[in-house]
Amino acid sequence: MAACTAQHPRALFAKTETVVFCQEQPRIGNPYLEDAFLQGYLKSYLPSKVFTEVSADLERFGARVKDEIDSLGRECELTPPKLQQFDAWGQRLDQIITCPAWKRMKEISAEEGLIAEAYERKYSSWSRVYQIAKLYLYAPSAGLFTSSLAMTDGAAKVIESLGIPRPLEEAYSRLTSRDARKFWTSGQWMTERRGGSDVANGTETVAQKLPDGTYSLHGLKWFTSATDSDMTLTLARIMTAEGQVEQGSRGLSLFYLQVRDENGKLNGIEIQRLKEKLGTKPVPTAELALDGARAHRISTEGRGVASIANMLTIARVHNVVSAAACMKRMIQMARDYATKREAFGKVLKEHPLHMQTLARMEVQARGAFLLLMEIARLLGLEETSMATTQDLHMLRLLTPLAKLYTAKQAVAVISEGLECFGGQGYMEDTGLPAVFRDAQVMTIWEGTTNILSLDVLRSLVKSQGKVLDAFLSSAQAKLEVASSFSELEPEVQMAQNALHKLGQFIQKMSSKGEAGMQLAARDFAYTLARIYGGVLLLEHAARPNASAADIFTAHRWCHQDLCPVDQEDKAGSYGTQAASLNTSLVYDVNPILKGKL
Ligand code: UCC
Repeated sequence: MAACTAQHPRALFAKTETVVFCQEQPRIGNPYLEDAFLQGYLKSYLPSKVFTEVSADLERFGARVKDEIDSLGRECELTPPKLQQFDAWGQRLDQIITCPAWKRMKEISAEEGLIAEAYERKYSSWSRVYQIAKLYLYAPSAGLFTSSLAMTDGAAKVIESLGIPRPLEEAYSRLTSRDARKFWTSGQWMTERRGGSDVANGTETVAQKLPDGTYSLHGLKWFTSATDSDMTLTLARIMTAEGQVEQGSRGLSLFYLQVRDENGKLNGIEIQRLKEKLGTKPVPTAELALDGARAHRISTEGRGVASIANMLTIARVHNVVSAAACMKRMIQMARDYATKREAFGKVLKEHPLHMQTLARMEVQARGAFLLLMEIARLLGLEETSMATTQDLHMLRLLTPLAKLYTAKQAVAVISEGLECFGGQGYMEDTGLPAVFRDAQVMTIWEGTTNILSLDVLRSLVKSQGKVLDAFLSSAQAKLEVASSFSELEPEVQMAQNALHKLGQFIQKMSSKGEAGMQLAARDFAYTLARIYGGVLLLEHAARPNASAADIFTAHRWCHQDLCPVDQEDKAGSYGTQAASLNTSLVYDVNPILKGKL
């Protein structure tokens, strides 16, 4: 749309009293070509032949995102799924009706190899980096189809890690297919009525063994995402012949089932209703009753949680993709708008305070991007058996860390992004409020911030501290490289100081054990994420072909508090009185109400 031309107010209002508002709208360009940081990263790290091929494909795909996919994503948002439970004659149907654009997203995902790329491994360990970069371009325009892909990728990973056993061969080949007619998506049905975090105690679904060795599942799944999927992985408790089940984590096993048979009939499943959610409107999220769903057990009995952990890991990585990508897209739109929108006699771009706001957002987005790419790199190494023990420890640690941290960044940056459009950022038909609503889910699904902070502690404890050793030595090694660049010296020193304070904190807390550390878990995770984000930005800025913007980004990131755990410790946040003081503060109410809360 061309910019509106100014008219004399009297001419405008001669026939109507309606006030006309006309502003040239922000546009998305080719997200690959518009992202110098992404290109710089790939050029620096990929072998040159791989870079040439990958870069050409990403440029082509970026154009497809701009010209075709983005409008499909908007159509998904505007045409949310519906549930048709009965036909006109009372016959139970339980049909989830999705819009054509959602179906097209599935075809595009297959055609573009959005899952296949990672499993074909054409570029060895770099295939993961390539796939993640492609998803990064896709995610903000995908109309949330990325949630289906997250679970599909997670299911493929679980099946591959099990050695692709016989009942899963077809599923694996479909999940990783490039043929749209063959391609399947997977669900991940974990959440039940009693809650989504404490899976070990919240899972009530039971599995009865049938004579042919398969199982019949019975239970209620309270929150299943992308329920139009073709298959799913789910947890249940195996029932003994006497009708007993084992409670807790050790009672859970992992099952695979197809959602419908060849005739489209549901596999012992009733769709109770679709959920009314704050955001993620295009995603058909349902409450399900499993009433004799036929399933295959695919884990050892009682090893359900450990076996689905691979799926959680991959879905958490996808969460990071979406968080980093949506921040970037918001910035790209806001910076485009800043060249078009005039206020106080000049375009927004000419207002230094506005540019400062956008630059701060960009620093956050770049830190998130490098955390994401580091995970992709490590995952690629793991999947091609090239990872060192240190790499594996870092992958285990960085996954929950980046998931929890980038989700919070996304909410903050996208909120800031809405402000960059003034009142228009609050208007539904701009599409911007949907981005904000969708960001909020990133902090919740695949584990809340606190659950993931505890997962960070779990990784430290389970490895008997080796994960932490890997973190410290990896950070030191990267800082050493950066320290030889005089322009980065003060910031390298800041990161070193933060590591030093972190070391002192760990020393102090080590006697308190895991339980003592729980109160500090969130600040501890933020500390690790800030330090490692800084370390990665410094490493990136120390490349021979680093730009001035790369150096500036590293500076800005390192000037935030890199060690919040130290600050909070000094403030007494983890002392013996802290927990009870917190409770008193939260329940500081009128004495009449005391005892009722
Ligand atoms: O389904 C959902 C929405 C789907 C939408 C997907 C789209 C997402 C991306 C989109 C981008 C657009 S949301 C629901 C997802 N649910 C969760 O994330 C669950 C959150 N809760 C947790 O993560 C908890 O920490 C649990 C469930 C893992 C806790 O289970 P337990 O059984 O109480 O914990 P344990 O006993 O510590 O762990 C059991 C085993 C242990 O192994 P062993 O027995 O060998 O020691 C753990 O080490 O599981 C292992 N384990 C792990 N292994 C637990 N967590 C992990 C992990 N993260 N990595 C590796």
